[in-house]
Amino acid sequence: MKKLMITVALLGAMFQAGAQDAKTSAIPLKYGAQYTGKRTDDAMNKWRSNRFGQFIHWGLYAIPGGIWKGKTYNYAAEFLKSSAHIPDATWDSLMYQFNPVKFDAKEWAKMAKRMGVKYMTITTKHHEGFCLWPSRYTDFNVSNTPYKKDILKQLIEAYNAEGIDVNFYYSVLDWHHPDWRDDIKTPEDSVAFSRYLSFAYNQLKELATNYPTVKAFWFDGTWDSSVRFNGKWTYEVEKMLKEVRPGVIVNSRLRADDYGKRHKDSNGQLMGDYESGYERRLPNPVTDIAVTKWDWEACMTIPENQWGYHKDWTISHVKSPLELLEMLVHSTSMGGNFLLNFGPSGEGTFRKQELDIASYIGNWMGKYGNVIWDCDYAGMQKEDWGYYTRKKGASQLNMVVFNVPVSGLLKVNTPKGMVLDKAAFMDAAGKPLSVEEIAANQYLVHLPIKLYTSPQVIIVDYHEGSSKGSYQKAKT
Ligand code: JFZ
Repeated sequence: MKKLMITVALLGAMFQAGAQDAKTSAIPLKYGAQYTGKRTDDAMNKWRSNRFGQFIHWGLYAIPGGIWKGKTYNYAAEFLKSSAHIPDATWDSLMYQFNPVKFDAKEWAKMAKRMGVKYMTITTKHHEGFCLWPSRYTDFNVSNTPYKKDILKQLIEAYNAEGIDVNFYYSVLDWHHPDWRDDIKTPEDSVAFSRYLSFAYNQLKELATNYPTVKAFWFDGTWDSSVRFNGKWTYEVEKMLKEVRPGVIVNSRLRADDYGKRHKDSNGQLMGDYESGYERRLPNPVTDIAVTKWDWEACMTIPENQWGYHKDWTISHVKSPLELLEMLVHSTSMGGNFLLNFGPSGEGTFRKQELDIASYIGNWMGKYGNVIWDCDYAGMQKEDWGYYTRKKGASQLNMVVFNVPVSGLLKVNTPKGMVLDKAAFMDAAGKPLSVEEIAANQYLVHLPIKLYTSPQVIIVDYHEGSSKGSYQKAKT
């Protein structure tokens, strides 16, 4: 019976998508979704218009960089403590080596600005439990390292000065705190874990209070049953953050409902303000088009699976700037944000490959950023040559072409009532490309045949109406 109710609720949710009415929910929930559809307030509109962000994973794991006692561990560098079975005390004493003498928040912010990101998400505390800010709730924080200074404060000041929003990643999972539990097996576990939840709640309140320009919280480490079956706590954290910092944005990864359902509640409604389950993968532009109905963000590593600094990047494929740029455009074309990860070294520097990627993407964004920022899903059928984006309210369509066919002919299938007028390369607006109407709602844009070595941006003007249909003359 319950299964049936869930199915009915899911179907209801599909048909209701976007409607501001949660009354159709079949299962009463205290800690489920707080609203349906997309948030449309200024803070959320800004988050959405940002589109491109820089993720930074930085913590004690940057010091060993994936290598322990001469042995290289291929698993994610930020998991080294676990993969190399390093005892707590040994790992925690890395804090006495944390002294990133080359760290320059202003340099980081300038690099991010040149890359074209509009926001940056920093790991305030990863699974290891080490805090990049002087938290009053634990000594395991930056003020007790040789470096001493508050990293978050410097980053916020520097990035905000460049006009870049700063968001906080926070791992609820904590390998350092004695009261953390994966699972609640005994009454003692339950007592300890409730102390842990108060600790995390206090830390989050501290972050929201002490860094007033924080725009969003990116929760992680919430998959264990201890958190999953504490929907009430996840609900209260979201509520508290929004009270302390009105407008603040919270990802879906924080939340669980009354029944331990995560991301989406038992009625199929997204919890939190955006979906954050796309990790090192992107939605399929043909089959996953439903993602355009809610806000979402994908996060991506440059190597296969390294978020924190790993000294050896030869152990997996390192994505090229063009692969990453294509992922950014792909995300925008499906109405999502793209968060590209960087893992600075223990000294506080970015490796050369990261700098090269940042400058390649930055050069492209410098010319074509307007087809990314403030752009969204264009409502067009996916074509093999690349991706469409559209700026809100504009009667122009952006085509970002990654695969030029040898024929030079780009097919455009338009929805009924959309008539293409003209097309031109964005950086040669005065030189129109020929647009040929070949059938009802089908056009070809003609490109000069040559070797293209970077993604081409074409701006198409259109109007709503019906075409005179010159192709019909050929009918017999
Ligand atoms: C988590 C962390 O464990 C990892 O170190 C990194 O911080 C990353 C951003 O987040 O890893 C995850 C979390 C969720 C999924 C996969 C890896 N997931 O939902 O598929």
